[in-house]
Amino acid sequence: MGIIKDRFKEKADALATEIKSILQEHGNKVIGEVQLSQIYQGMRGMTGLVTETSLLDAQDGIRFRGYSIPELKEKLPTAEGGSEPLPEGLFYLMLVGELPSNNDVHHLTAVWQRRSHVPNHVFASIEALPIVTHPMTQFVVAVMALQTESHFAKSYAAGMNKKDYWNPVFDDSMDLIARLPRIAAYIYRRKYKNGDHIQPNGLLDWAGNFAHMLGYTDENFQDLMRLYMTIHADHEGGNVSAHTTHLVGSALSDPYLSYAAGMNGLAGPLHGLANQEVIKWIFQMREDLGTECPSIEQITSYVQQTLSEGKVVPGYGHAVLRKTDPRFTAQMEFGKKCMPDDPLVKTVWNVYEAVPPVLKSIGKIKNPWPNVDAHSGALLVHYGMVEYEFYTVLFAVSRALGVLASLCWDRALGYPLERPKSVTTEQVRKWIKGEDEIWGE
Ligand code: AMX
Repeated sequence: MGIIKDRFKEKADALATEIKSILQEHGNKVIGEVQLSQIYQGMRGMTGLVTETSLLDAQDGIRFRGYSIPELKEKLPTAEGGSEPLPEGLFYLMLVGELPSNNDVHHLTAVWQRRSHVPNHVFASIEALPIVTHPMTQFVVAVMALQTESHFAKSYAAGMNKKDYWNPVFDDSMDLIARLPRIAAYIYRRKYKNGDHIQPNGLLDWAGNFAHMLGYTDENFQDLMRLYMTIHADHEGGNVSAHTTHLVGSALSDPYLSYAAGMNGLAGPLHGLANQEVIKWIFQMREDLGTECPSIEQITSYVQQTLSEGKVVPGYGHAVLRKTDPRFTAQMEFGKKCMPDDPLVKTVWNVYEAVPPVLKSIGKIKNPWPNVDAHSGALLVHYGMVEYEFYTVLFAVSRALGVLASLCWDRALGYPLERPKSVTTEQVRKWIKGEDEIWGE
């Protein structure tokens, strides 16, 4: 671990110095104005955060340290016999800011293998929950139980110089990422496979081993997990899971507490839970229409019915993106390569034809195009993973890579407690009449 930690620290020190001089010289430059509507409407378009790991462009989609998903597929190391990028490589890129060599990636695989032991009380905490408990609830409970292992919490309690915060945050982040696949697989096997658990395979990479512990032996499924873990990892800093992890971390809550908080946000249906909602909606549509592969016309009228019932069409729309999500496209390409004739996957593609024109016709929806969640479930069902309530846990394991890499940067750059100003509508009324000012503290 020493090598990656040292490289990270070197980069972080250099950036901290640069940020200091940027702020000295340009700290009072105005970067935008805030309209009243923005503070009532989810702060859309308001720049208020710095996140180094990735940047989202409304038209082009996500870039991780400047690299698009097609570029990552080309440039990141793959597993032997596999063709999808190894998520270890993406994590290295987000953390260190440079493309990794094959050796860097193998090193990270070995480090995470070594750190992957999950203490028994974590499994006992999961077992204490009723089997019907949603997998995301079981997952967050397990992460909270694992917080006993936090180096940061122990070091802080013992008294630590603030210059050293980054160090145990880095160690906690590595430990947590290393342990999450085991926890997630345990929950899956407990809930859906009669508690028939599968021991880790120390010869496999992080995502390949995850696929193995879930119980899927098909090599293409392993490759799907590598792709899945890579493309779901990060989506710049303002989304609910990333922003929450960053916010809670700013109180010096350790990485276990911060990540668990973020994952409670991922468990919302407008965010990560949308992946289960998509498949649930498609299964229901097939049942209601009495056909395995509904036509585009049938889907169009079903979408209209969903909207008329005051529901959202899951998997479509985005707070920032204004085009088809490149994460959707990457999954579509995987589907075309590995399962072009699968009826459910074909239905996802037909939904892609049918939904945008309907959403566009409503007028108010800013982005009628599919997001990442519109496709993922159908690929999983193809390999037999039909238990859609589990899908958000897969998203959560992947999201750890981005939000924890960012948390390392937050502490290494010494970012302070996050505390924006809020107002009351009473104050807004007075401000409109010119009787009060709205200023930050
Ligand atoms: N179906 C129906 N209505 C939609 C819609 C959809 N897919 N997407 C947006 N709208 C509606 C909004 O609910 C809003 O309605 P309102 O004015 O009556 O409140 C209106 O269109 C304007 O919304 P917007 O500015 O286009 O989007 P937003 O930034 O407020 O919300 C999002 C973004 C993702 C929450 C929304 O598009 C949505 O609910 N999509 C479906 C759920 C989903 O797929 N979520 C996953 C997102 C990706 C992720 O985080 N994993």
